[in-house]
Amino acid sequence: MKIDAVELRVLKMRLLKPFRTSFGVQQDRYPLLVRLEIDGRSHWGECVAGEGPWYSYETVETAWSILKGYLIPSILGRELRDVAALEALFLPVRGHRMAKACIEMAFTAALAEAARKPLSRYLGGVRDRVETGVSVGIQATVDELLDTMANHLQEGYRRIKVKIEPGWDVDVIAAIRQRYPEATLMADANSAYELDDAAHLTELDRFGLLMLEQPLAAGDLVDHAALQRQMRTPICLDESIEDARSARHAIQLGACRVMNIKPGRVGGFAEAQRIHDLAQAASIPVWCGGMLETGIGRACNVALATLPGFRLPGDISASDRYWAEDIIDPPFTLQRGGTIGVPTRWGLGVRVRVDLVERLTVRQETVR
Ligand code: OSB
Ligand code: MG
Repeated sequence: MKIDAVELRVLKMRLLKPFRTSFGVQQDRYPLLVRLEIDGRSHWGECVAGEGPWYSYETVETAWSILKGYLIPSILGRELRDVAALEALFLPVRGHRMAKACIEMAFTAALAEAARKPLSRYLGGVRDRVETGVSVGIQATVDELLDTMANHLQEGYRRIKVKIEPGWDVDVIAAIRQRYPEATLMADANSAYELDDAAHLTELDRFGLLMLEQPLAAGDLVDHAALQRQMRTPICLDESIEDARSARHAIQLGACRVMNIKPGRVGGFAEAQRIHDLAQAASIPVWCGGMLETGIGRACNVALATLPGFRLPGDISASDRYWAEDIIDPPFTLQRGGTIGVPTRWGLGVRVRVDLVERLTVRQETVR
């Protein structure tokens, strides 16, 4: 299979509600899309890099630059038999896994289409629907948070994740627990704490949280291991799991008991699958996180979440949790039992609304 051209685009899309984490607040999202041209057909992918280097050192700007300057030139016009061939060509570029991932995922969807299979089946998925949770940002007041939660539980979401940071943590979780003693609840700190905060974080143990996601710095597997030894609540790593190697190190150190796998963060489906397999072998449950994707990235997350080791609800919410209008048709909707249906068409499985993409585009370039 040969990639004849790659189109890069940045869109500007407004989130229905601002999303606040310990990194800051986000209202507009600038998704970077790629479109691979293969035998006259288009295959879309989405890069999950954010606007600033907070969650990761990668940004929309760095991803664009690395894609255009290095990744795309390394693959254009070459015969690529499989994903391994693509990964081999990307190998000399150190890091920049979000930039690599969008091409890898679009290429995998193209391979699935050529094999006349839905992406999920092509990856080895075993489910036709995936359980979904919702990630709730930091709110102005506890009352607002409780109202937001009430809405999401009413909508049918199975698991609520709340963002925490110093000053918005133990008391907030206590208030939630008082109102919703039975809710499946977890917290995500996005690296907002240090090991010195261990005594404070351990207070979270009394709330029966499903897990505590990424309390400490991304690079700090050793401190996460020390914290996990002091906490009953399972620690889940997100930012720290950059690739299969860091996943293996996290397992060896005992730095977590759960893993959040985002294919867009780790370099694509193949690396995500390797992490999934390592976790399976170590009996560590995994789930699929999200990065406020459009329907294109969401379709990729849904497909990955059908693999057997994904046993916990993901941050794969319905399109209307993020966007007034998603760029795919039909949008993802929340269905019975708080699930999302897995597309059954070949390849990516969703139709991209090219007219809408065109209208939302703020930057565009084609590399041939
Ligand atoms: O830490 O999981 C995270 C969004 C952007 C960047 C990082 C994270 C998140 C979320 C939202 O928590 C997940 C989603 O609903 O897409
Ligand atoms: Mg997270």
